[in-house]
Amino acid sequence: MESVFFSALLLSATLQQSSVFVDSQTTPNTTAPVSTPQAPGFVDLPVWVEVLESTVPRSVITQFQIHSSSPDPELHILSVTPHAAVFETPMVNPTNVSDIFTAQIVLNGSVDYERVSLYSVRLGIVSASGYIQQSFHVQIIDVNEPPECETHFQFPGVEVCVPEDASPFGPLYTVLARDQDENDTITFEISQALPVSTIRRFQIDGRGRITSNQTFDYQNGPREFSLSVVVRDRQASNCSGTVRIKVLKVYTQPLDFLLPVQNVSLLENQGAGAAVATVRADPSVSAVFYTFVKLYPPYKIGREDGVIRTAYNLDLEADATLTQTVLLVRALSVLEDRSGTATVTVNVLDVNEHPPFCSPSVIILTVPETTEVGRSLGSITCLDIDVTNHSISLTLIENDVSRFRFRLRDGQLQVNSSLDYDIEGVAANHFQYEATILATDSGSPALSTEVQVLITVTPVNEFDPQVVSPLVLPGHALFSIDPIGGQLYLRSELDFEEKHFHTVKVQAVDFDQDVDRTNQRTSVTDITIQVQNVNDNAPVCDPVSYESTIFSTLAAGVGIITLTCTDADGDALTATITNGAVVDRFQMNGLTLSSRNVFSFVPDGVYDDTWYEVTVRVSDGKFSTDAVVYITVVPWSTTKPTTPTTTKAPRVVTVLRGVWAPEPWFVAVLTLTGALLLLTVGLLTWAMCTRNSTWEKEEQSLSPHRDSVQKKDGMGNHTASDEGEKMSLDGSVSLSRVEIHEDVTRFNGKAQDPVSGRSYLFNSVTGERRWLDTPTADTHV
Ligand SMILES: *[C@@H]1O[C@H](CO)[C@@H](O)[C@H](O)[C@H]1NC(C)=O
Ligand SMILES: *[C@@H]1O[C@H](CO)[C@@H](O)[C@H](O)[C@H]1NC(C)=O
Ligand SMILES: *[C@@H]1O[C@H](CO)[C@@H](O)[C@H](O)[C@H]1NC(C)=O
Ligand SMILES: *[C@@H]1O[C@H](CO)[C@@H](O)[C@H](O)[C@H]1NC(C)=O
Ligand SMILES: *[C@@H]1O[C@H](CO)[C@@H](O)[C@H](O)[C@H]1NC(C)=O
Ligand SMILES: *[C@@H]1O[C@H](CO)[C@@H](O)[C@H](O)[C@H]1NC(C)=O
Ligand SMILES: *[C@@H]1O[C@H](CO)[C@@H](O)[C@H](O)[C@H]1NC(C)=O
Ligand SMILES: *[C@@H]1O[C@H](CO)[C@@H](O)[C@H](O)[C@H]1NC(C)=O
Ligand SMILES: CC(=O)N[C@H]1CO[C@H](CO)[C@@H](O)[C@@H]1O
Repeated sequence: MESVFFSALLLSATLQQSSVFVDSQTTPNTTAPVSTPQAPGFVDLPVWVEVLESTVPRSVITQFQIHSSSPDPELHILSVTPHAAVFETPMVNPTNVSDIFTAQIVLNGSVDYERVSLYSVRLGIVSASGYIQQSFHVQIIDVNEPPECETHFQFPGVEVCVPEDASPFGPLYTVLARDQDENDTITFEISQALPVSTIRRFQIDGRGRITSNQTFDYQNGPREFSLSVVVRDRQASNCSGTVRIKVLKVYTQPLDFLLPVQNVSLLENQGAGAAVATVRADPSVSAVFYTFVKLYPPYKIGREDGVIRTAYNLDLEADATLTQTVLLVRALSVLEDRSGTATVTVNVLDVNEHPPFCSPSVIILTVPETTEVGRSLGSITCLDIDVTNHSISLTLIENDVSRFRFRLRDGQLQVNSSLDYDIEGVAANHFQYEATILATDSGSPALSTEVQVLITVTPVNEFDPQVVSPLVLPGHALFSIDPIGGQLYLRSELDFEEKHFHTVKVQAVDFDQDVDRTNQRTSVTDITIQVQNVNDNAPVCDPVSYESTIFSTLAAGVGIITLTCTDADGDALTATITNGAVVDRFQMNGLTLSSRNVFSFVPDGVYDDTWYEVTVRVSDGKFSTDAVVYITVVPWSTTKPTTPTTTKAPRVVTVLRGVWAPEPWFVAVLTLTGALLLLTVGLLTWAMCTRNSTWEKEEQSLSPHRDSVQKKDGMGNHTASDEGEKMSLDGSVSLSRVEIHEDVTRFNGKAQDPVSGRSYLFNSVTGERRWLDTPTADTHV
């Protein structure tokens, strides 16, 4: 009902579509074709075509006329719904009426009501004068199909063997048949039997099972029956076949076996032809042969010797049903008409041939070093395809580096202790922990499979950097640091006197310690720089000039004045009198100036100066400074003390230079040179005296003084000796010489002021001096 209703709906829908389509076209009047040139048209295309399901291929299902004013119209199948190639390309043939053509729709294959019961076909006519389309419908009419029987049963027929002692009503054979039609049923009937008289003893039920309500008798009854079986559906369509029943003789006299029941075992995979067991009938019975009661494909039996062998290689992994087979062996003696059956149970034993198969076969992972303990790194599943002994044990084998790092829990590889990255052994192995999981089966001998575990750890920045490669916090005035190497540099000079300690904050930032490069850690540390004291400051005397008035009665060695000098570096200070004139008169004891001897103011005898200028050089060993002391001596006999001479503001010369410390060999050479020079001068003088006696006395008195000057001044004041040499060499007389002569009793040396460059005479005892180039001035500098 439903399908019919559906078809009707479909039909009305199609008709509607068709009529709309026709209206919209200037279709010709189908009932009265006219000769005026018009668009082509369908003349009598039926809307509905019924086709039997049984229609054979290449049958014409409908024929109709089309109208076309042009001579060669083409008819096309535009579409078939549902889509199927069920129709051939339509053929169009002209008729004896002009402009009228016949067209045929031909079935290309067969149709099947059970699959598709309705087709909708859209046709189109294409001709020179126009184009038109129209639909029609093909309704498939259901046709009953005959039942289908088993082909072998149909021809040539099946043959069954029945032992004569088969019990009645036992199934002899089951006829297999079916009917394609929906809801159809089939019936079975034994239509004929041979011998004809036996037809009543056989029955067939509704499921095709053939039974016999009588026993067979090999000796007396028929030994073979032939039954014709017809299978019909409800429409009486039929298929038929034959069943031949052969009755087998059953030997009634038993035949004994030496071993009627055997239980044997053999290992699998022994190859084809491996001996399994041997059955032996009673040896007193002659002409015995052995057969299997049933067919046992894996085994065969020697017909004469009763040796059971494998028919092919028995592999339990390929066929687990081979594990145990019960073989029924029949021994027959035709001569003695005896038979017997023995039972051989064959157990095929498994051989442990296959090592376990593990998945995954290798565990390769990359995990961060911070992967926590207990974290699973994957599960290992192992199978053993051997039929028995396939229980598998997993063992973890570690190496020195991976020892205790992993553990196995329920087939899971877990982290047992932290997977450090910063370990030498791991680094040497490309940061990879290696272990092996050994999967061992329970067979004997046991077979095992190795699962390699390769866990690469990636670094995670866990620790703050040690200040190893630090960056200094920027902007420090005194220090800078190499951001990579970490060397600390001075930016400007340190001054111990200013600051003894400097504290520098150093910040270390690590890098490349983590897969995540931005994960950097920082630490800050203080570095204290202790500034070592170095003698880099000249001593300072404050004041630089001193004045003191003493009485001539002051005892020698009593301190006249003490210089107040300090050294910023804290070095010990030494003081020396540097102006030679007063060196013999005064002495320094530390920084205290004292007189060497008592002053003498004998009016007609020794009359010392009453005023002295003493230049004192204060040295810290490396640098020195000069201080000046002015001393006025008041003779004790004098009623009133001389007023001190007004002095100019002293000039302080601070010499910032290193002390020249000649090496011993140099002093020796210099002394030798000086001695030679003096000898030469002496010889020259002597030579000149012999020539000119006028200067003799003068030269003799001058020479010893000059010697003493040279000895005192050392190498510093060589100008005096130069002058002396020049004077002696040229022998000429100048004004200054005359003056020298005059003052010879007062001055015993000549020197040049290193500052002004002016030459002067001096008395080495009193310190008095006189400028040579301004004879009138008695200026003290
Ligand atoms: C077809 O012709 C008949 C008779 O000549 C007429 O009655 C009818 O209306 C025509 N139909 C069309 C569609 O022209
Ligand atoms: C007819 O059927 C055959 C086989 O099913 C197919 O190959 C062929 O294309 C069909 N012809 C048409 C015209 O559909
Ligand atoms: C056309 O042919 C058919 C038979 O083939 C015949 O019966 C019919 O009379 C013919 N018509 C004409 C007009 O000749
Ligand atoms: C077959 O039987 C079912 C229910 O018994 C029914 O719904 C269906 O329509 C039947 N089909 C035919 C083709 O009769
Ligand atoms: C077997 O069945 C047939 C018919 O059903 C009957 O005539 C015959 O007696 C039966 N034979 C026996 C031994 O029951
Ligand atoms: C089987 O059907 C065929 C027709 O298909 C018929 O000729 C024949 O007689 C039928 N056979 C039987 C036994 O009904
Ligand atoms: C047969 O042998 C197998 C092993 O050889 C043994 O497991 C089995 O129990 C035996 N069966 C009998 C019935 O003895
Ligand atoms: C796991 O680590 C513990 C110590 O933390 C150790 O005693 C144990 O042996 C380790 N297990 C394995 C399987 O290495
Ligand atoms: C084939 C094989 O190795 N079989 C052994 C299986 O395991 C049992 C004990 O569990 C052994 O007795 C079998 O020999």
